[in-house]
Amino acid sequence: LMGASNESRGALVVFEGLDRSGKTSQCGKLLSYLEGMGHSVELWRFPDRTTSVGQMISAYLTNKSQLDDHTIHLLFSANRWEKRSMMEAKLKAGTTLIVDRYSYSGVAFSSAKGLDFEWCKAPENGLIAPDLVVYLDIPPEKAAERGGYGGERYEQLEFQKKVAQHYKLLEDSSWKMIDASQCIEDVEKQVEEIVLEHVVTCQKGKPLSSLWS
Ligand code: T5A
Ligand code: NA
Repeated sequence: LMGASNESRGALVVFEGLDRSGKTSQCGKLLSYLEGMGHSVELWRFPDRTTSVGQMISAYLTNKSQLDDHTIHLLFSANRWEKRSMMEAKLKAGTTLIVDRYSYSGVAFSSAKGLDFEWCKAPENGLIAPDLVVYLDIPPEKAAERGGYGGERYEQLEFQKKVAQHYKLLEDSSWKMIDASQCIEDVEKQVEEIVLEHVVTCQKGKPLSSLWS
């Protein structure tokens, strides 16, 4: 895709998991940790609700608009594509990106609604592949107890159980499963260890690759 290179670069670290698994909490802690070690690092999230596509997604998630299931799926994907070139530029400039949800959310949530799994994967084809996917693994019942679901469209226990099943179909060698029912500090320690390893590998010039490799 982007050619073999031995150039030092930033790492693409993605967090995935059910709603309330603790992704946003852990992303924030990891950002402070890596900054504290002097790394160049940024925190991104999908959906990025600040763009015009992101505003359509946000309206849908908060039940202010209705959209066909295929349409919203493609909007989530477009929201990643509109950030792709910036993502590549940042990584090549040596900045590590911590990304709160990515293509795996896109496929797991839409296919859990009943859309064809391969159809869901197709528009993600060609996006940058993460160096590491931290999957915060938690029983759906336990996640539902946390801070109460806020009432967004997908925050329902039965649906989250289906999402969990579809996530597991996406697991590959870039994934690291972490038991997210542990306390915040224990999860944090495990995340730091595994992420540091990957940051160092990317600094040594691991080439970028693309989904779905
Ligand atoms: N979606 C997303 C798609 O359908 N397709 C896509 O392509 C994408 C990208 C919005 C929705 O969009 C869907 C998935 C989602 O349904 P969002 O904006 O990321 O996605 O969702 P949010 O509501 O912002 O966040 P989540 O619900 O996913 O929660 P987090 O980030 O996993 O959890 P967090 O850190 O906010 O923590 C939740 C609560 O638990 C506590 C926290 O303090 C907080 O109160 N907590 C813990 N408590 C005990 N022990 C721990 N270890 C804890 N960790 C956190
Ligand atoms: Na979140």
